[in-house]
Amino acid sequence: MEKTILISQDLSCAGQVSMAVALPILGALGFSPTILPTAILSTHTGGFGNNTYLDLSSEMEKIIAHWETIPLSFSAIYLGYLGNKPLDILLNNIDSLATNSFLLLDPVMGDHGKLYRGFNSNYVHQMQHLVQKANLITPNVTEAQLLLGKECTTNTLSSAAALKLATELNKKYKNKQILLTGVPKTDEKIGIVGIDNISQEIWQLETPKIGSSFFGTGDIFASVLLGALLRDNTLKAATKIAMDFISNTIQKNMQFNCYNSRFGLDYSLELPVLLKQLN
Ligand code: PXL
Repeated sequence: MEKTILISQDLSCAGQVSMAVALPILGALGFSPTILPTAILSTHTGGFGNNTYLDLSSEMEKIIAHWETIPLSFSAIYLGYLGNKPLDILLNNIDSLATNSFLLLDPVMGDHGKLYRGFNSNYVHQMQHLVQKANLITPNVTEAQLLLGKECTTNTLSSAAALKLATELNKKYKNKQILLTGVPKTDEKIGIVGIDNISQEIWQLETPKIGSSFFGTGDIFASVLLGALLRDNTLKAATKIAMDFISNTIQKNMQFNCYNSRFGLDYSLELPVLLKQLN
């Protein structure tokens, strides 16, 4: 049977982040996504001033109630940036939505040592509960530290320190695949640590850091990762595909000088390569 997916995250109207990248990428890969938008914002919350925010949690409850009356089930569910009330709604409904579904949770909460605007310790606490339900989590270093109740850092990490952080996550949140993403390494490199509870492997990958940091790269990464996993790649192979996709996209955006780090990346430049690789 065709694989089906549910994507639930916000729709930031301007810029290439969250639903605005996840839906087209996973749609282009052939998964006919079902979507459950959690909020509508004028922009993401990271540097455009006073973004608007329309919470959709009460609509989400009605949408889920309607879905319960129709034949709808998902091979995989991908959750990203949610918002305060939508996170609670998903916590209350995830068991019925995710019957036999693979749950990818990108616990989007912060970056560079800080929580995103609008989130507080209660959000972190609720996210810690939601993580228990996931099969695969993809926190960055800040999110990993928040999930572990540690102080957030912004410095570079050695491979040993990155491995320690991922291992602590693996101890606290059992029986999941873990990808610690966006690890700032020395020598202008970005690393990823993978702990695969299926293959029992632990590994690290690295790629050169190109340019500044772009909003939405985590969302593009998670979308491509899920696509590659659903095309039966191992966690490590899917991670490599997603990491290369980001790296080549950044290179092409910079080559054609068609980028603005706040508005995010034009992923379309690399999409034909990905489609060939996965379809
Ligand atoms: O890219 C992550 C993200 C998604 N959605 C919203 C955000 C952010 C990061 O700042 O603010 C609304």
